[in-house]
Amino acid sequence: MRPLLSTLAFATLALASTLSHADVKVDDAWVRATVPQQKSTGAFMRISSTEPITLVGVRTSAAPVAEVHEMKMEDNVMKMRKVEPGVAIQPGKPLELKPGGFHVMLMDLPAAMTAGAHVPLTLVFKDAAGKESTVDVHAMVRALNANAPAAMDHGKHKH
Ligand SMILES: [Cu+2]
Repeated sequence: MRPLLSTLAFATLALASTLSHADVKVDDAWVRATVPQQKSTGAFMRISSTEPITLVGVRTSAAPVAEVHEMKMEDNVMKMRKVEPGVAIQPGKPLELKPGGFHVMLMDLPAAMTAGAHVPLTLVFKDAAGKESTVDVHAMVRALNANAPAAMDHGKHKH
């Protein structure tokens, strides 16, 4: 019986991390590495869903504060702000979280993010009925210069 029981336990855990109706897929999740003293960084990924859902938040053990942000040019200045109530995702139109656009902001970092490390992220979604669900992903920390000009440095932007 033992092997069967552990298989069942695993299946239950796997189910708990997926949405009940929408089938959500997260690809290529990564976090930009930080330098010493840097207190914030961005996490990026591509999220697709079979049903309309909204990304409303993020939780992680790697940072005390994690928010969904949008970066935009306003009066010729790159600004970013927390997106509320969240970012809508439509079926067939994956949401790209990437440098210069939507991203997950990890703030008040207790330690540097070093390339190669894994960061557990719990994405929080709401479906059309307002029901909340979560999806767990592991993001890989990539080097500071990965796919981003210096202007995207999260240590300098205003909140
Ligand atoms: Cu940000």
